[in-house]
Amino acid sequence: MPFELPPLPYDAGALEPYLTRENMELHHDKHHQAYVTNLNKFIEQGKVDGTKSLEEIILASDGPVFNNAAQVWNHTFFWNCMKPGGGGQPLKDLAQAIERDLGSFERFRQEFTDAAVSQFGSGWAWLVLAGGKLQVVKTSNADLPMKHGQVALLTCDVWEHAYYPTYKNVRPKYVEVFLNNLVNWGFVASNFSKAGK
Ligand code: MN3
Repeated sequence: MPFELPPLPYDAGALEPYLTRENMELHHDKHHQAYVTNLNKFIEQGKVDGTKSLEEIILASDGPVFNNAAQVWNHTFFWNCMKPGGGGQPLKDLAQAIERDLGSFERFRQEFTDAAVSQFGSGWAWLVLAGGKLQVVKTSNADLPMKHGQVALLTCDVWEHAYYPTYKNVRPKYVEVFLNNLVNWGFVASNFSKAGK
């Protein structure tokens, strides 16, 4: 069964001025679509069992199959990590867990920013649940927390295609705006509560 590109959970222009419509259309309609198309080609070619779930394929594969399957998952997750009018601070349980495990919300911001800005080349910055504790991690290319036994709660795509159309080479500004204006803390909190805390 072929995989399909899920629609963005908001209009492509809804995150303006923080991410332009052009930026979002390119990222979703071209890049995310390409990963879906590639994964479906591997299924057609018999290199992947198309009856498996995306998660099963990610956990069982490596090389090009893993790269494309993981990027399908990463992008769908990433779109949901943002919303128009996002940013601000997490509420209640999640805010307490951030204080407990990372020291303070400010410390979280600093760690997440450092991870996102210092990731050399393409990759992702994440807030994850690892062994029952919140942790900030970064991954290269398509790599993702589930491959390391961690549960993803929040991510920021730091591949150049994610921010170049809006921010050119200024990745730190993109990361700052992501945290200040885009993060969908409701989605992060729902991931946290689903993970059983
Ligand atoms: Mn991307």
